[in-house]
Amino acid sequence: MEDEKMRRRLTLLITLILISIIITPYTPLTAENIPAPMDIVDIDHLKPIETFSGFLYPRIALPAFVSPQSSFKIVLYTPVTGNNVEKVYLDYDGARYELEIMSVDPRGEKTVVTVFVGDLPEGLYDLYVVAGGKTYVEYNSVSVKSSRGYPLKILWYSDTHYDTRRSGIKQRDNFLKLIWRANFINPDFVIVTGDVLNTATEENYVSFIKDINNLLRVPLILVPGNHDHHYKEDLFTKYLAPSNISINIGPLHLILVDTGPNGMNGWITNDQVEWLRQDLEKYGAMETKIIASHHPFSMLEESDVSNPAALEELLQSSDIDLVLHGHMHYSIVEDDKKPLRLTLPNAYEGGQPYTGFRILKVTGPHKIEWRYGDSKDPYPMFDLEVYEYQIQNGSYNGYYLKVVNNMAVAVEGTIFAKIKSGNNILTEGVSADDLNKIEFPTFTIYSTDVTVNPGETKIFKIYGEEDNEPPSLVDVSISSSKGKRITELIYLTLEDKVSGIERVEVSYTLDNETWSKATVYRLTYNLFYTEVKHDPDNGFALRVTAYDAEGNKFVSEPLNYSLIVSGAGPEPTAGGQEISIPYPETAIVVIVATLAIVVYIVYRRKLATK
Ligand SMILES: [Ca+2]
Repeated sequence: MEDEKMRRRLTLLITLILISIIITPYTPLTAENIPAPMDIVDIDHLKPIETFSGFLYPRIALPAFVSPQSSFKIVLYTPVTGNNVEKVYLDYDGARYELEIMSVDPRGEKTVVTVFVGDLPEGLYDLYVVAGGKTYVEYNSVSVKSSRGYPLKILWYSDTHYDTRRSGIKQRDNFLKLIWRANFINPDFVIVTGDVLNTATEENYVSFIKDINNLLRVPLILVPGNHDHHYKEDLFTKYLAPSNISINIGPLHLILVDTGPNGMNGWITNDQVEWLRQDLEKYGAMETKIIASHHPFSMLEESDVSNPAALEELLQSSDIDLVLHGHMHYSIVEDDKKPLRLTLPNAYEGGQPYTGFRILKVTGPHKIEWRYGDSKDPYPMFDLEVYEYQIQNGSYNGYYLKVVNNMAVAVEGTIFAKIKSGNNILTEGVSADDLNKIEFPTFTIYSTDVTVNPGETKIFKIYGEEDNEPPSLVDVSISSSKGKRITELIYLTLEDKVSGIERVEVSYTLDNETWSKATVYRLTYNLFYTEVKHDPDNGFALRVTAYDAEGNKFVSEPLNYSLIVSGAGPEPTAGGQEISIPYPETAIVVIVATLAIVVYIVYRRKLATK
């Protein structure tokens, strides 16, 4: 009897469901009825630690890759932000878009906020959350793109060793060029396989965030290397991104593995291998899989805490398509192994067989192009020079780009100008009719894809007014480093209204007679660095010369520092002071050599007394 009742109820229920399906009209996608997508990152695997921004995800070095008319999840560190989330918005150089909050879900130390992205212009946005009356921001952390399908373009650098200390000033100069190259190549994202910063202090991390936010226009994904680890705490996660995490970017599943602080070999724990096993199961349906770590898996140390054999077994039985490594500062191609493994040289001078980068193109399920033309070697870094002279934050009137391609292959890139609104634009190197245009409240973005063939140098200009004015010197900041002689550390800030600063030259005099040229490093679009050494009882004077990208020249009056100079002085003579960089590596070599000598002397004495 009860059974009969149940059967009738069930039949009625099924009939009702069928009828409701048939009579339900087509409803457009809104925040209320959008299907729940697969989370972009595995939220359960995010380590709840106190971060600089209050965000656990997305981060400046692990952004959310979203499309208009979809939702994504933000994870906050609750002890800092609380769960009283009032407002979420995206910001693009002052253009602000509020996102609809669909839910706020407190989960212990994590607060998961689901938000809906409406019809937003494509771009890389800063994410703001207002919670408990306070505003939290994570820069460059939401990438909006209308299509996330194939082909995906990935720009891969390794071992950038960014540093803002005096000892690493060359690296920061080089880093700006890495950013210009990345902006032009315009990949879906840039990945750096570790040693991103050079044993950084918290100050260096803050400077790194500032530089990325001000200079880089494409999403950034980072894997920590041994130099990114800190003896005190996990500064990489605090400032940049979680590690031991995976992310979905369209059809691509990218797994980021932290192989630890061990400089020589790195390690992989059983817990990490178990996590990888679960991750590959959970995201088995993803069409293309790449795994990245700093230390090559073949180098990992076997120990109580490290189990590379278990990792190797898992790798070989997996459907991972490509493995990316750094650390070695030379190129290794293991295309006889399954899966294919590539190790990239460092991204500044001294890589082997040369300093290089790679452009990876994911063209279909399990299909990744990784070669440089017909060669298995990486793209030669310095054979592709990209110079972008004006900061592109929507408050200037010009975009001047120079691309020098000495590589064996053509390079495809994007010109991308954010020009202050209110002007008709003029162009060179590209036709104004060929430019795509996106209007924001205070600026307009003009962009188009271009190709620069082997052996070609191309100059592209997009500007709102003619540039007849030279750059100006905005600020000179000097601090002294005292030794036998005094070294003056000199930071120069310049500005140019339209085309941007092409180069800066500094000459100096110690005796009011001879002028010499100083070596100048470029740190950002408008910040330059140089050094002058002098005796403690003598002063010095400087003269700054700057050219904008249109060739307008600025020459400063002599800047007198306890040395009175009148007039501009004669042209500088050749030579002058080369900046000698006190590399930590040099110090280590000196210490080791000294120790060796001491040991040798002690040994000799012992022999003599015997
Ligand atoms: Ca100018």
